[in-house]
Amino acid sequence: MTSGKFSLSGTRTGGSISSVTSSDNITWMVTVSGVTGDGTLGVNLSDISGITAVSGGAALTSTRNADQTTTIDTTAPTISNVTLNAATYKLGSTVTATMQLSGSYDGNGAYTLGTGSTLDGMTLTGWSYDSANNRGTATFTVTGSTTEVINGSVATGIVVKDALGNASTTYSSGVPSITIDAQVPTDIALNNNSISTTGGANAVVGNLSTTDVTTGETFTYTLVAGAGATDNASFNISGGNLRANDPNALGAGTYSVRVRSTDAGGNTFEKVFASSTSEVELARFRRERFAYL
Ligand SMILES: [Ca+2]
Repeated sequence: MTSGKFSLSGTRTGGSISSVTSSDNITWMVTVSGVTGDGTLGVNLSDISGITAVSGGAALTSTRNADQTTTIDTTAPTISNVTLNAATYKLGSTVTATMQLSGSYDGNGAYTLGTGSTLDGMTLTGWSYDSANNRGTATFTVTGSTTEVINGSVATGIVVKDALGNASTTYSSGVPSITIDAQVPTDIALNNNSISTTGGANAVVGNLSTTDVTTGETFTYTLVAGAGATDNASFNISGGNLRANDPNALGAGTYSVRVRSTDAGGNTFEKVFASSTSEVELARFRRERFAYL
């Protein structure tokens, strides 16, 4: 048979019969090429003239129209934006990225995450597709080797494929205003360890600073409960300064406070500072011991 005996049906766009072949004159292979757009494609046997029955079979008496249709999908998903489930992450945090796709689900099966899709250089795993909202999520966990981002844009290299294998272009726009802090503070220092007991209310004992591999971040200091927090109630912290509430009330004796430093991503380190006031109106602070949490 020739291509003239067949025609195309369905809702797809374009396409033409490029060949009709058979090795036995019983079964015929019709090849359609050049199909574009989305929809369905069927092949009709629209001209039965000259077709005769093989031995034992019934002769065709009418044309055959779209006995079988196939789905045509040539439209790739488009990632319209990527958002994260939080603004700051610390060591051990799970980062969940949501890839919002434009338009609606095509109805042809669940979308998948392209192999090798990354966020902040980390491979995304745990893909889950929500067809109702035409979006997917995937995650990675912050480890000590994760590239740190301090209130900056997180790099993206993400591809989403539909069920028929059409792949989106790589989403590389990044995710702005995110902090991923993978390095935990390792020490706290107090730059001055003595105060005058006549210094007045909220006299500054000294300025606190933190040792942390992360660059470009700031720290928040608080007095916290725990071992060594015995005298926290007599002190306060303002900005980076450890202060005595009322130095006059500090009689001779030993005082101990427990200080926590929290970095930009929420990683913490705690250290105990202990002191003894002297009889010459000086409270002398010295590092007594420290504790990791
Ligand atoms: Ca840090």
